[in-house]
Amino acid sequence: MRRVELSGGRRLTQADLDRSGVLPADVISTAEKIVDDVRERGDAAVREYCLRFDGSCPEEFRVPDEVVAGALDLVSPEFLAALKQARDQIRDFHEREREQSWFTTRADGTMLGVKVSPVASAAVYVPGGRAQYPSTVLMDTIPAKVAGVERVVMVTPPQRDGSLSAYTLAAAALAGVDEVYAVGGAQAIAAVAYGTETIPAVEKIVGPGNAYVAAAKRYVSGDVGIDMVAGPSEVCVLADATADPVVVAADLMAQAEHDPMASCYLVTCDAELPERVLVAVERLVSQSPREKITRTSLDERGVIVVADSLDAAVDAVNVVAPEHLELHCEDAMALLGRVRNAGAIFVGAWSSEPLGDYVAGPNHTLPTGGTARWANPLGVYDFQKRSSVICYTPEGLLADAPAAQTLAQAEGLWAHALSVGLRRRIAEGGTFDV
Ligand code: HSO
Ligand code: ZN
Repeated sequence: MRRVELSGGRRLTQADLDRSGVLPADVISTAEKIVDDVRERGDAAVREYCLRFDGSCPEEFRVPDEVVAGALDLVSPEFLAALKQARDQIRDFHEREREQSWFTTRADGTMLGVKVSPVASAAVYVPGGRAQYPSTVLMDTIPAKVAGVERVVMVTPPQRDGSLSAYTLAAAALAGVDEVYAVGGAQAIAAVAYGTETIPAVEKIVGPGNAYVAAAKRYVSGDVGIDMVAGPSEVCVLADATADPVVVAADLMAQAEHDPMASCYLVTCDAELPERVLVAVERLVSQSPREKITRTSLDERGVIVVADSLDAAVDAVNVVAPEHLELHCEDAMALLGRVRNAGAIFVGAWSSEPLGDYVAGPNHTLPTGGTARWANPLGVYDFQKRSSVICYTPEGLLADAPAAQTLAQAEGLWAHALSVGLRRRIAEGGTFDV
């Protein structure tokens, strides 16, 4: 892990972090070509890319509903019970996020408000291939269903033999996915953005994927809604001398094992802690079946920030704006108010980030790459739209018409003034001739 010392008022900068290389130019151009091709040639193009990238292509992209439901019988009772616990806790949390329509009435009877409606359809992209992420199926589908989305389709790449993992399908069945398609990559994003002969177009696409998927989502956004352009996973651990170095090591490794490009940050004011954490990593990592990925991530993208005050350390965290932040400090809750930028904040030593990945309830699809400076976790609100509602009474019209006419005249918009002026005359009991 690279070491950055902050002393004498030096602040962490984006240049210290080196977040480059996440979406290389050749990946962007390949993904955009695939999208254009699928948009033009539909299923035939999807089929070609599936064969090229996944090594197999199912006869039909749609997975029959009986196969999806049947997966519930293929998984162990322990897995099913864990999945149900996760589903229920994720749903309870997200129920609280649902926005309601609201209306207000002025003294003159004019009614103003916001009507909230769900998007009609959504696609949930779930990474597949080597990794299996049934937890992501729950995290991305449940908020859509809580919002009231009628048609939730899931797209995910098939395994080498063309089938989908029973874990992923069981999660789809439990979460209430309406249709499953065994197709992944940029071609899947293009298919659900524009529709093909057998895959429906949707209004909104959500969920994480590899760099090709991220580039394709960015390319189709505007024609269709997207949640975010997701980058590799990140964790930032803010730890003081009270932190257990072995626990901190495990938490860094829990993020590093996702991806060689995952980024782990350790921020501390304790000059001794980093060495003790690195010793613990060294002891633990050789036991991991994902040793190589973990090591690559920590060696190539890991950063240790040593600050000379808690203020400087918290400032560094806000500059990192990590996807996940863990506060391993004495009186961690007292620090919460000073954290502005983080996708999810895990407060105190008991709050393991993987609990949030699976069961705590908040969403694990989170802003990455510093986008937590302005972006939000995936939520029910991503699947809800707001429409403003305006309903005037004659009294309200008479109260507002003069100001509207004055502004319309200033803007040189004659018919705007007319539209208001005619109603004003009618409300005053007058008539007009055309
Ligand atoms: N930490 C990942 C989510 C995940 N972890 C899924 C395990 N399964 C990105 O937030
Ligand atoms: Zn994770």
